[in-house]
Amino acid sequence: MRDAVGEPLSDLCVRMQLMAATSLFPRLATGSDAPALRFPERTLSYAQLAGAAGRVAAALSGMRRVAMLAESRPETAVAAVAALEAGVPLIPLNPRSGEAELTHIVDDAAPDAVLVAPGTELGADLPQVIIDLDAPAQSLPAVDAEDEDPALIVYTSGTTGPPKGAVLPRRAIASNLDALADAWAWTETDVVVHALPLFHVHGLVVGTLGPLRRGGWVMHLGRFDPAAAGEALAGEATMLFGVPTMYRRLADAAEDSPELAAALRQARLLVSGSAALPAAEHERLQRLAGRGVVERYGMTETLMNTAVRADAEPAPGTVGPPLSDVEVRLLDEDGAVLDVADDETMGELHVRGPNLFLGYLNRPEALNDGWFATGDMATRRSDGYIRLVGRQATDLINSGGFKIGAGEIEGALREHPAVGDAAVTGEPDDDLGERVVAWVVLESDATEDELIDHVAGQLAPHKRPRTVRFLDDLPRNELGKVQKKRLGKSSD
Ligand code: MCA
Ligand code: AMP
Repeated sequence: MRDAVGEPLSDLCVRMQLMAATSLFPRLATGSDAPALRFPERTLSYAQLAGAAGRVAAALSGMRRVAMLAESRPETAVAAVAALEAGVPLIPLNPRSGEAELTHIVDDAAPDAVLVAPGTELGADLPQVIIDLDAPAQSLPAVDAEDEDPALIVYTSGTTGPPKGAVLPRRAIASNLDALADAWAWTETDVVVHALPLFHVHGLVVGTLGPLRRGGWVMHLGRFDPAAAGEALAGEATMLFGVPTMYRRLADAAEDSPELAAALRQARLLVSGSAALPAAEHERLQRLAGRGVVERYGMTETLMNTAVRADAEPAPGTVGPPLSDVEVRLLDEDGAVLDVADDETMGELHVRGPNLFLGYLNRPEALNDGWFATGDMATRRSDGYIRLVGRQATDLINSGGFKIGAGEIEGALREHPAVGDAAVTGEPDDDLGERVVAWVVLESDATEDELIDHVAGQLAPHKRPRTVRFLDDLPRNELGKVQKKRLGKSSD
């Protein structure tokens, strides 16, 4: 028997596929005592994960869709597995969401309930399903869901307006994780370590569902710490997934720690994504650890599109070729397809494949003949490698791998009684890649810290401005549009 990418499947996989053909996680059905999840507070074997998820899945019976408070805890992984096995679409929520964000998502998605770990609660009036890992185990129900059924609804920031819920079908998750397995020779022998938040695709789908689909395990550090990542890689972990800010912090720490440098060297694969890893950081890691980092490129709406393969030379500055079942094309500003592969001609990257979402919840925006316009500008090499050169919309700020819409922060600032007018830009930041900067016209007294705390209270704290600059007026053009270029950063 061969899998979707033509590789022979191991005997274990064959057995698992025959036992539970429609589960996204074949190893759950084996009752194995092998580890599935390790968080600082708890380790769960596949048998324990199946038992805990079975209990939650039973509680979800008959529900249309549910939300999950996605803390970096084992209960979040259990809740995600339970919902996927039960065939109930799941909306992961940032546990630090501000009131405005939470209200928007709850109103837009109208979940029947929210899944929470004991001792946590959501500031919204919804029935709660408590994930109690100590409650008696229950068998998982047979999966009753089709490939095209919605599995996850992940909210993503746009440049204007509130976040939109990208509806990802089971087919996208399965095919994308299998395409990544092909690119990275990722098997059940791999142990992935990371400390990514579990309310985005990177940490939840690639970093948690990925290892579980392979039948290996995931070690989640709870919060990012270079020394803890190093210890994991010196021990059982074989792959590290992180955003560039984490690799930058790892390189900083490795400058003074030969142990950490050695641990990075012995990893089977170091993977960076969610933002560009600068060539200088690639070189620093190469110098310190004597090995490269591979980049992959994805979006909430598309999951992963491209990846440097594990068996290829490191390729700093590129995000690799398209995954095995993903098509890409570049379009010029008139919408014409650019038939070039010269690593120079820039176009907007469009993607098509089984990795794509179904659409946005409650928003009828159709794909164009199956193609999705990413908004990312790119070039293509003759060997198919893609180089990202920026985004079309510079009002989307990429800070630490989090995408933050300027409009959302401007709206929150304007709600402060002392703020007369506000504009938000991104500025280069050594640690975060980009930093949120607010430009504010005051009507009455307010301090920088007060405004930062105000935004951190309205929205998730990672969206707070890191700097506030006070002005007498915002520069505007004759149509009244703020000229952000004149504030120190170009914008369209
Ligand atoms: C600070 N904090 C505050 C305030 N100031 N809380 C309330 N009010 C304030 N005024 C708190 C924060 O909540 C947090 O608490 C702590 O201070 C530090 O926050 P922050 O400064 O934001 O953290 P950081 O150190 O700057 O974080 C760096 C990071 C983070 C760890 C690299 O940016 C990160 O996790 N990035 C990953 C993003 C990601 O996964 N992106 C994937 C999405 P506490 O310390 O208690 O937490 S993109 C995606 O999925 C696509 C598909 C893709 O391609 O991957
Ligand atoms: P999100 O909107 O959170 O799904 O983030 C998707 C965006 O992250 C993409 O459109 C890219 O702009 C950016 N991104 C993801 N991976 C990379 C990468 N390896 N290099 C540069 N940008 C990336």
